[in-house]
Amino acid sequence: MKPHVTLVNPAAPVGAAMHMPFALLGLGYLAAVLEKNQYQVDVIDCQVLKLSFEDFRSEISKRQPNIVGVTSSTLTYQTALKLVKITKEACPNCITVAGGTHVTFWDDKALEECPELDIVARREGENTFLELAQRIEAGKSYHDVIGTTCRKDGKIIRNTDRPYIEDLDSLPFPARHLWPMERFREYEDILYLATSRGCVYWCEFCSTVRMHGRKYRMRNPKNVADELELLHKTYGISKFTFCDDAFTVDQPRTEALCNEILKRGLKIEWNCGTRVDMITKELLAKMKEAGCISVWFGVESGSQQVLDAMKKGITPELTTKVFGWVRELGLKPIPNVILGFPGETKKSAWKTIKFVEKISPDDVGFYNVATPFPGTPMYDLVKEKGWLRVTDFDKYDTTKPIFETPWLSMKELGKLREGAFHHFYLRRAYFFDKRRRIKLSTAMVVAMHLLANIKLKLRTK
Ligand code: B12
Ligand code: SF4
Repeated sequence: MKPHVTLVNPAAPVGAAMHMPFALLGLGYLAAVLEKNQYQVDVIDCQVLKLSFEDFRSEISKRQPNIVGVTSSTLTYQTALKLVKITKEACPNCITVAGGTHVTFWDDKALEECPELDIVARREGENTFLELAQRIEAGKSYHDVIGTTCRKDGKIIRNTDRPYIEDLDSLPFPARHLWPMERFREYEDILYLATSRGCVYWCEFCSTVRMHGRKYRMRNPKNVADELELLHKTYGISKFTFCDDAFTVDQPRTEALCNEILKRGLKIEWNCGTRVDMITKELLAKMKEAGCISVWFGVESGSQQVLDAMKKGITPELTTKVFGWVRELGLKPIPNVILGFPGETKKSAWKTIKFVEKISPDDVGFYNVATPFPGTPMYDLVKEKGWLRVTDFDKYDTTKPIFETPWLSMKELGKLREGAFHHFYLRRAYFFDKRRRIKLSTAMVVAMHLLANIKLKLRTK
């Protein structure tokens, strides 16, 4: 009999800063590949269903699957392990598998920390998970499946890496029908999709490129447009987010995708993220024509020294130029910033905050705190230097300081992040610009920040 597979998305830890929930693409692809191979698959998304551990226990007990696959980022890792434990208690004969960004680089430790976990699937999971299911179905040993780390005779063994999927068009579209899609609409009317995997850069803080490879693999524009059309028809939604790490690495492909959207007359709005050195004004104009409304950019820092330490490969000058183009074209540029990268000082952080206000005067920047995710050189450096202070992964939500350096304490970093918000809202220019209408929500944020620190004075610039 074909094994019954349940895929699980753990909830974020209480108090963590989190984005709105949506149907995860990683699990969606795994499910689609399994369904294509006639496996019975279902999904328990603890995030969107707001399930407690006890709710999860009762859900998994009812289903009694043969294989349970749990996804996890660093933030959801500890919750994922609790769910694995509950799964084994409720379904002692099932095989438990964990996959995703965190366990890929924490494979042996995950198995050590959680005796109830049988297998870790590293990196891209579709073919590894399918092979595992096939082995289990055939009653064969799974201990040598490539791309996995598992236990054999009491020892942890790490099998070789599985090659990446070259032809992304060969994958079925994510099995979104396994999620309660109407529940997501309570949060936002946007659907997410990914048109590429991997990146050609190698930034020191980034786990994605180490996860999906330093080669840009992409879907054909027609294949992407087919998915957009299908999503629009099925769910009646016309707003989309492209989750690619760098949407415009291959500029002719991005242009071809825009042309395909236009050719099919798709009336959609979308946003995406990319690097400032991988875009031109002409491409931005084409993107706008095809429905793009905003673009996220990895601005990271306003200090060249910090950018170089990050191995980001861009300059503040280029960022300024590109933000100018984006605004000129009537698109919204969103700066993604990292405060507190090793080497950051109070001075360089303030340089960044002022830089962000200059390039994005109307919108507060997206300020992340440098977070050392396992698998990144930043993590190795922070560990090696003895700077790591917080080892509770439940705190790794990119808003909380995790380490301190000789140049910046955690307290200072926390204050800098708060200061960035205060500074933005307290600029006289922001308040007194007659052209700007202050909305109630803005006024509330301002009031909150004012109450939080009444010592701050109004600044002239
Ligand atoms: C979309 C996205 C989100 C979404 C959905 C999150 C999610 N869990 O998928 C939202 C907006 C909610 C989000 C939030 C956050 N995100 Co985010 N996000 C992404 C992004 C841009 C794309 C993810 C994606 O869909 N990829 C495409 C799919 C196909 O790949 P995948 O998810 O890796 O899945 C494959 C494998 O991982 C594996 N796999 C995954 N799960 C499983 C399970 C099993 C059983 C198996 C066998 C295999 C397997 O197989 C999948 C198919 O190949 C990634 C960057 C990236 N490119 O991955 C960052 C990324 C995952 N996010 C990141 C971060 C930091 C966050 C936040 C902490 C930020 C915040 N404060 O909001 C939160 C917390 C995330 C959480 N709860 O898990 C980091 C994670 C770093 C880390 N080590 O954990 C990443 C890598 C970005 C980065 N470079 O720093 N994020
Ligand atoms: S450009 Fe973005 S996706 Fe690529 S390595 Fe740097 S941070 Fe990661």
